Amino acid sequence: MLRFVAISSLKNRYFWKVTVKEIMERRVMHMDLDSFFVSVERLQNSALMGKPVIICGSSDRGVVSSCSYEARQFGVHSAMSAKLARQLCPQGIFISGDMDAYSKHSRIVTEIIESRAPVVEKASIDEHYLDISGMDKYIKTATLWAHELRETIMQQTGLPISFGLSNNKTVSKIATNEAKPNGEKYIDLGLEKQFLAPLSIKKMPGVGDKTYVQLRSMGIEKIETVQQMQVGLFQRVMGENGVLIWKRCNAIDNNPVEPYSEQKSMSTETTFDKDTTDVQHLKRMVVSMVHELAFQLRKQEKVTGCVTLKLRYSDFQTHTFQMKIPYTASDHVIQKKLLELLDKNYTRRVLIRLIGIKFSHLVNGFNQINLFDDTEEMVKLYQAMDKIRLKFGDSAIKKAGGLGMGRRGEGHLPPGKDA
Ligand code: DCP
Ligand code: MG
Repeated sequence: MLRFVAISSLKNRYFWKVTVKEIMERRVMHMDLDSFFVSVERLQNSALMGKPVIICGSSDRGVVSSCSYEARQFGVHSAMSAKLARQLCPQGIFISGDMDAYSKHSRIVTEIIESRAPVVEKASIDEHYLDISGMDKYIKTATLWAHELRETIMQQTGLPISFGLSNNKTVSKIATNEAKPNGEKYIDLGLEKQFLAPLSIKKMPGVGDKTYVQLRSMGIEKIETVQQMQVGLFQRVMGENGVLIWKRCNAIDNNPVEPYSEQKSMSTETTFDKDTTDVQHLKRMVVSMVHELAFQLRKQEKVTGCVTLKLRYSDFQTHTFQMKIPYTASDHVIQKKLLELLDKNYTRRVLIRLIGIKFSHLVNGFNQINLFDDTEEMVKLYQAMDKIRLKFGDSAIKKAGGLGMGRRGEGHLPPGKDA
């Protein structure tokens, strides 16, 4: 039995095609929906408008995933415990989430953007990067185009959204955050560093609580201070991560906008020693592969929005079956969908030589995103299993469904990037 795991990735070819000048003069737009989960709830119940609304999964688990700007005035923020949120904002309206609805609206927004923009990267459930370079030459000014797109999204979905526009992803993301809620911010070419300079270093993506404390202890509060430092000095103090932070502070970010089609996906497949028609065996194999791949997904802090089942018959004919699913990284949710695909499509009882699964439409996610379809016990179980796997390796732990799926004769490639 042979099993391969692959994580495909964008190659560097983007950089072969463009000049440095073109990179410097790109127009990269970042769009992010305002208090996304709350806004979807408000579409379904207009009485929530203007009120402090807090989405926090089922009450026993209690972590805030999204909160309205009215709730933020009381000091509530995402990732805070619901218990503390209740203390800070007793008049708040607490709602447990509905991931199906959020995924549906997330996809509607993506469709609108993809139908209009040339190059789109969906970065998380509610944010997109768009490369709209060259727009000025051919259509209208990039700023007007961006403004009209935002208006269209709001009109067609009823969801408030903000954006930032500059020559790179980092600056545009920060500009979006500065524009929120319900705003837009344009950074003219050449003014990127000037825009960043007065902002707190905490606003820089990649500067978490720990790094912030370290920077504060060095007397650094504003991005401007990093801009004035030598990169070598900053690297010596901060380590390798320092170079990345320094570059971002200096508005240097050449990362391309990566469309779905070129983005990472994850797959794994197993070739049987002996071709089989045993459905139970195939199902156990699916469970075992999901278990392995979902762990990789969580390790990368991603969620998947699309699963694919691959079947290769003994005559080498290969068929794939795809299904869009609510964004998740939970074994049991993904497993259910893939087993449905198997049940529906493996009806011919022809000998199977290879079975494979793939997760695509990967976006950055948060642990909280899974809270809506998991019980608290399930979340704790995943966390415990992942900890053991991280410490002792993936084979250290198996769920019952995958037991008996030994690695007899199996050639196993560790997850890695495709060449
Ligand atoms: N999310 C989550 N857990 C977190 C952060 C976010 O489940 N710790 C979910 C809920 C959010 C959605 O992801 O609605 C998008 O995250 P954002 O950071 O964009 O937060 P919001 O859209 O809620 O607010 P903002 O207006 O600041 O973008
Ligand atoms: Mg948002």
